[in-house]
Amino acid sequence: MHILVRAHGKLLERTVDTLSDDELFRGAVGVLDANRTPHGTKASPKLYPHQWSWDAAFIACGLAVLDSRRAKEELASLLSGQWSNGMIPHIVFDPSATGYFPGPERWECKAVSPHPPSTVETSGIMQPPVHALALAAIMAADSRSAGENCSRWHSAVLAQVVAWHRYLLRERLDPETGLLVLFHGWESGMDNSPRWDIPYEHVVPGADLPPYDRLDTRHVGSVRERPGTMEYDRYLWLLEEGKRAGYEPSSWREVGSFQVGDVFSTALFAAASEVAATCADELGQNALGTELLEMAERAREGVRAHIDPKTGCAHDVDLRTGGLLPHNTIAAFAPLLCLGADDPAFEASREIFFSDGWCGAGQLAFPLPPSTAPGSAAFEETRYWRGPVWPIMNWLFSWSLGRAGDIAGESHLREHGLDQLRDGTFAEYYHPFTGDPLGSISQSWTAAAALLWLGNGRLVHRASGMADAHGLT
Ligand code: 9WN
Repeated sequence: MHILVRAHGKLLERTVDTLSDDELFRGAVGVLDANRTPHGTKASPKLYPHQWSWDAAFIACGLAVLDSRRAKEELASLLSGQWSNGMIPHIVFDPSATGYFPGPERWECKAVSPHPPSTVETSGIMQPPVHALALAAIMAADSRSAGENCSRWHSAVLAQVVAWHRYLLRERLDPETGLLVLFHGWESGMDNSPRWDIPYEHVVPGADLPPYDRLDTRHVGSVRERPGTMEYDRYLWLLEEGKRAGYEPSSWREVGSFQVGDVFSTALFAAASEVAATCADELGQNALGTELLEMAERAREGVRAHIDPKTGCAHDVDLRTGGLLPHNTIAAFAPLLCLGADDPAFEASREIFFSDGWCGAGQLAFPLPPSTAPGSAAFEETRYWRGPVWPIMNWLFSWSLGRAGDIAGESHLREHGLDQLRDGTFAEYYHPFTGDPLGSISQSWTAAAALLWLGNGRLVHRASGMADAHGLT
């Protein structure tokens, strides 16, 4: 495939490998197999050798296309780390893996909180709540296969998802803004996004920040692809704050130097609650379905209250000052995740999403949304969440547009999202202008996105059917 890329101010033609759909499918399966461990699927081969919360949920969605039994193992393994207060932690550590910092000895969860499970080691914070999508994908895959009756498993996992959503409602939904409260940028999954630049200015690492060695920068092509040193000091400082608060949201609210209302996680909470309600209804648990729909509505109200009426884009909030945060990042499109297509805010933000400022920007290698608006002052081409294009975000928005009935938008993201992956690297993120792979190569959730798209953009496909079609059985 030939693509035009802008380099040093000139437009150049570049040839990239172009895998066919079949090759891409096989490549994605190969990545997930290579990253498989006895404890699930590591997020990437070296940079992230454990199970991350929202990665595992997306990976389970992708695995449901291929093998619903393995998808169940993936989700169950993550959920073995669920805390007794309902929180699903952002990392469930693989005891046999090395090479990631901060590990369990730095988080010290069991020493400071009564809630972590005794059987596995976890981190003390959360990530966005997308796990209901994995349950729905697995349930649909199971319903299409003629195999064993899995409804007991489905109900047990639904109970865990409900416990998680109740935790979010009870401990994390800020009564004033109606948004989910985060105490660490890592909780957003968009660690160093410009979304958090202003709140991070309040985070001043103390002289007693314990020393540490970064391991992440050893596993990427350039340190410019990762957050900087000052950012890492702040991340580690917030971890110390969390420990002092026993990772208890009510205590962390008293002392936290980073407290934000996250509109993107809140939109996902709304969407996932609706998806979970559908699962509950299918399992005949109508009271739970009603409860989940009420949660969805509460979360949607929080998002609605933070939509800029002129643009339809949504703002996060700095809860320490009450100030609205700028909406020049991909998170501004939260309305696309949780509103109906006939809602004026959906229409307005969709227009901006596909406009010249975003997917339609002339310099882009592929017409896909960069993590930060290319025209904004905060934009950096190669640095992590500050500019690069993240395939899993493309999949998430394609899923969400499809769910809202916007088939044109869904197909656009699917088609170009797949083209971006045809170099076969399955990178964590890509340079928006050159299309070069960045961050980790062979990232599991990128492979999952390919499987989901190649299953015609629907969450669920008959497990054996897809594998047969690609000669994998
Ligand atoms: C910190 C695993 C995770 C993703 C996040 C992404 C990155 C970790 C890191 O990797 O975060 O949690 O060390 O940079 O930002 O979204 O879940 O893929």
